[in-house]
Amino acid sequence: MLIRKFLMTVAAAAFAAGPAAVVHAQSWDMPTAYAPANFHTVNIERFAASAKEATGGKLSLKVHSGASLYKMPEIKRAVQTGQVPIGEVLMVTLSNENPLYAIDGMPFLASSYADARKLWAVQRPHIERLLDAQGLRLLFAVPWPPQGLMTNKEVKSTADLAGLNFRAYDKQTLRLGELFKARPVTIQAAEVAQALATGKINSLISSAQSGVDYKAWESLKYFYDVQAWLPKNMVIANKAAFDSLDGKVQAALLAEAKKAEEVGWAASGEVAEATKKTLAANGMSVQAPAAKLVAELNELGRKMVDEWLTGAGADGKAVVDAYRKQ
Ligand code: PCA
Repeated sequence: MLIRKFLMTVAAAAFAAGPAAVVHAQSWDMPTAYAPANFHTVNIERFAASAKEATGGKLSLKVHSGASLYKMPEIKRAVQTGQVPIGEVLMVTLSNENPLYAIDGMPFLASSYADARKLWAVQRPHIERLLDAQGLRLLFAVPWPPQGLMTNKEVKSTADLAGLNFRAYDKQTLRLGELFKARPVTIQAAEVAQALATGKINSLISSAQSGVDYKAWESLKYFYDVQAWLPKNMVIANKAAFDSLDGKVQAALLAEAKKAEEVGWAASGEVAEATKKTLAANGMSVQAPAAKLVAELNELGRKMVDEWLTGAGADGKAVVDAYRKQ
């Protein structure tokens, strides 16, 4: 609490000082929610280091990973209200604000990196517009590796998921859990390892990278490589804080953000493979899903996309149409 108050004061003073006064070096606190060794965090640390270098030390970003400063669901608001100038958020968790945030959480709509890129190209201008209207600026977005199904028992069809305690991370995975007839419960990434250890959950859908972060092998036996979707993390800045930066610093930060997006997408693809091997090396059975399971999951995916389209209005339909036309 104390540290937050202090940060708010520092941030408020920096914004209030206005452009003329901001010749001094600025240090921005940057909350993120994922583990220090997670590739998103590594990419963000690299972004911070290169931003400092590119701005000649005029802007330093101090990364607070692992939800140590703010919990993931609090980060967007903290940036929006200027409590911190910058932070990282899991985009699909904002679907209660606007369905367009959730399109990369739709099962099997875009489940390869190539398709995820196409989807992001059509989704991006909408996300930028939504954030801009709230005084926020999108800096970059990077996908998690394809989402796989992790369970404590063998799963050959969705019927095998009925009754499992299924961990959800957003409205969409909660819905999927309902469709599985499982018992879905929302748990933040920072708390999943404990929920697994205490037996509160015994199944989840996430990336192999997160499986490694959670040490999933300590309680779960199977990783089914269903490659259902690639949800993105985005890095956002408070517009007033950004505008208070010197023009050259702004340009350097945007250039580094662009690089971080490219490097992050490549890193995601690399860890997708590497982390599956880590799961297997620690004793999990990493498998391709059975044909029946794939067919049933695709069917549920179509159902969820239809439900999403119903709530997503003309903008949502335009994004899906533009994506499918590519
Ligand atoms: N990991 C995050 C979201 C998607 C992913 O792969 C999580 O488990 O919360």
